Amino acid sequence: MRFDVVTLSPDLFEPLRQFGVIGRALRDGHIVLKTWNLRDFADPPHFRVDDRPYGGGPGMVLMAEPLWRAVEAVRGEAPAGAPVLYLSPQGRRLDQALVEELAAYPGLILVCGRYEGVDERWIESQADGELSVGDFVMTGGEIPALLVLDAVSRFVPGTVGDEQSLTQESFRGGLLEAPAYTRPAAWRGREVPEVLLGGHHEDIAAWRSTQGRVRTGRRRPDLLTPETGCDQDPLGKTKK
Ligand code: 4H3
Repeated sequence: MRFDVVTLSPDLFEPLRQFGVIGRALRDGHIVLKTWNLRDFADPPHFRVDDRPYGGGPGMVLMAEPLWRAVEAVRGEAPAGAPVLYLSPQGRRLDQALVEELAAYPGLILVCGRYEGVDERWIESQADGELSVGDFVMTGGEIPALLVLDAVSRFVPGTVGDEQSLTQESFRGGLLEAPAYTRPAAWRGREVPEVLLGGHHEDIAAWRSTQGRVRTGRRRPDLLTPETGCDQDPLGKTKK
């Protein structure tokens, strides 16, 4: 899968190549990342990318034309069918279902705004969608873009080593995961739940399933829907 990112700060994306699971996937070629510096698409001699908002108000707005040129250039290289997504608090809220939807595309073109945002006419003319990573405002779309890249890349074959971790993790099936433990079995007066030490796989699976539902009910009751196989009283007889 290929990611093209239009940004005023391409440097912010370079550290990805060095670290962790995503760094490895980039080095191994499972995912490809190309950043495009918006300033390269502005006009000399000043290479301005922003201007004051019509109607007044604080801050600056990214001009439509450099964005347009950048995306035209990206389209010449990005895979056919890759959507142009503008990161914005006004966009569709990202969740695990949307992450997996996005992972089905051959590529994503992520456009990062700055300052007060971008000229609305650019959004109308070139963006296929607006994407929000949560209900908060950031100074730029770069960190949201990094977040999308990370979450989506996990579903590209080869990125995450153990395929099981994709199917058993939190949110798969719409529920939170059971708590995890590792050695030692007793630590500062706290013990690992007995069932996990026994090696009885059916009991362990049942315990994890119950814990997942208990946790979801306590922490994220909003996730309990008919689709997740739970009604609004998931705890039933099971109290922790
Ligand atoms: C995305 C972008 C929050 C999100 C963002 C989010 C800066 C959008 C600028 C940039 C506009 C002003 N903040 N929740 N900020 O995904 O281009 O908002």
